[in-house]
Amino acid sequence: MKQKAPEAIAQVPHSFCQGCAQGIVNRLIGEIMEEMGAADRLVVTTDVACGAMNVEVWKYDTIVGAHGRPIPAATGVKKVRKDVLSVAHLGDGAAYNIGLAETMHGALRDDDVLVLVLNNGVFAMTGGQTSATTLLGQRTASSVHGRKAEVEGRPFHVEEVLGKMDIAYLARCSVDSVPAIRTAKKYIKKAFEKHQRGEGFCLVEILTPCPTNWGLSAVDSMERIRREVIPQYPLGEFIDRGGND
Ligand SMILES: Cc1ncc(C[n+]2csc(CCOP(=O)(O)OP(=O)(O)O)c2C)c(N)n1
Ligand code: SF4
Ligand SMILES: [Mg+2]
Repeated sequence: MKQKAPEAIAQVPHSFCQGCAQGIVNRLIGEIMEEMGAADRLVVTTDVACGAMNVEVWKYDTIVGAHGRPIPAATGVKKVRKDVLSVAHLGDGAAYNIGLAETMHGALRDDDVLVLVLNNGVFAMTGGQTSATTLLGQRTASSVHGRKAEVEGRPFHVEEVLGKMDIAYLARCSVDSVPAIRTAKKYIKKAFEKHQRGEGFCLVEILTPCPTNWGLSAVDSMERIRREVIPQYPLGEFIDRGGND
């Protein structure tokens, strides 16, 4: 049965590549907003990377932050408008490369913001260069023989860095299959509910494919997430402060 798309996602032509998962994440956010009756209270601050193309489809109030700075921008939104839900929506490059200091300080202050990191393991928007989460051995536009720890450094794991901090929520999910998408929705919704209650810094990392820069088909990209990415980036909830859901 074909389900109706969330009202807040405009059914218009968009600029995403075939097989991109930005649309899956949009669908989950849209469904959650409808379930919470909160679509008109959502402000999304996205990054200048691939996520910025969402301005064509999101009917939410939207800000495009400077590269790597959606987290402090979204925190500022929440500080002056307590009545809204304020989401920072950004990629792995934004959250863990150029914006790592902002991610760290947001977590150290336990800022009242919900962070969604779409981790596709590359700088997709700029042509698929190595990012913080590119796997060792993975070929990218800037590591053509495969990432080497001694050249590009080791991959970044958010749970190793934020996993012992006093923050409200930290989880990683994936969109590689229907069961995975259901779990992703559960984690993202829990983070939204915590954010609505003002519990503090919430970060959900979502493993997403980038068929274009991975040089794979849409189907093979999902298979790669299962075969190569998840074994290195385990799924689950790392912090659930208070444990209330
Ligand atoms: C200050 C600054 N540095 C670099 C860039 C170029 N730039 C734009 S997006 C991007 C990386 C995007 O990677 P990621 O955050 O992982 O998002 P994705 O495109 O993969 O979704 C870079 C380096 C920029 N726009 N501004
Ligand atoms: S380059 Fe990758 S992340 Fe960007 S729209 Fe295309 S598939 Fe999606
Ligand atoms: Mg990326």
